[in-house]
Amino acid sequence: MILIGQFDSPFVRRVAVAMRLYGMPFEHRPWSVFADAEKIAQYNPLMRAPTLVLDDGPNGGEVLIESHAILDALDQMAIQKLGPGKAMMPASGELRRQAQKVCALATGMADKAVSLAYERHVHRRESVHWVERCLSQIAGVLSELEASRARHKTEWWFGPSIGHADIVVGTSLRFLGDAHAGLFDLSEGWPLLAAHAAGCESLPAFRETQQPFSVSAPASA
Ligand SMILES: N[C@@H](CCC(=O)N[C@@H](CS)C(=O)NCC(=O)O)C(=O)O
Repeated sequence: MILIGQFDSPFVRRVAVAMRLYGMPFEHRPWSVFADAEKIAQYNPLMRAPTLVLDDGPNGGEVLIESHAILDALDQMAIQKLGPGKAMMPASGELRRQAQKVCALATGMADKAVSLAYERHVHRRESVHWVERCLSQIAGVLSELEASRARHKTEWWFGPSIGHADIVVGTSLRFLGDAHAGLFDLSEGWPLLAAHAAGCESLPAFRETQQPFSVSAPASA
């Protein structure tokens, strides 16, 4: 499989970490959504990352987009390869609903952090209202995730093994810290999330999928 996108993206990284943990090899094309937009457009007209090109086979060459949809497909492959119950998302019921919500909160927070980065680095003039709104949304999600982590006493969020919720919280927190250094001090306000982030970053799958944050977009309107 071919994974398109850079590891400074929390969305690309969550897919890369999951593929490593599932033992699914992939060719990485670290294309920038701005500098390499035309190359990405050959696979994905949205020119967004992550974009995953499946291997040859019954669905050979099929292109998947959106990290949650990509991970849903990888979960199905993991179940086929490793057996039932091996996906990094609870199969059904309350735990699945809760895990999906944690994933939605974390990806939503990452969306806001990306939006804030574009506001600061891509747009010529920041909208104070938009910046304040993003900051308030990010702070709100951090507090809700902190409270959720406090309710779950297990080693990882939903049990003894790492899952997609853990991974995306980890990649989103890392992005937030890298893209907006100094804005949110996790150890000060959200200590359980700080510990969670450190636990994730200590794993080889996270260490092997790192890239310093950069915005290579041309400044425009
Ligand atoms: N909801 C998407 C978000 C992906 C996303 O925002 N990717 C950014 C890079 S971090 C991107 O492609 N930005 C360029 C654009 O949106 O045009 C997902 O989960 O895959």
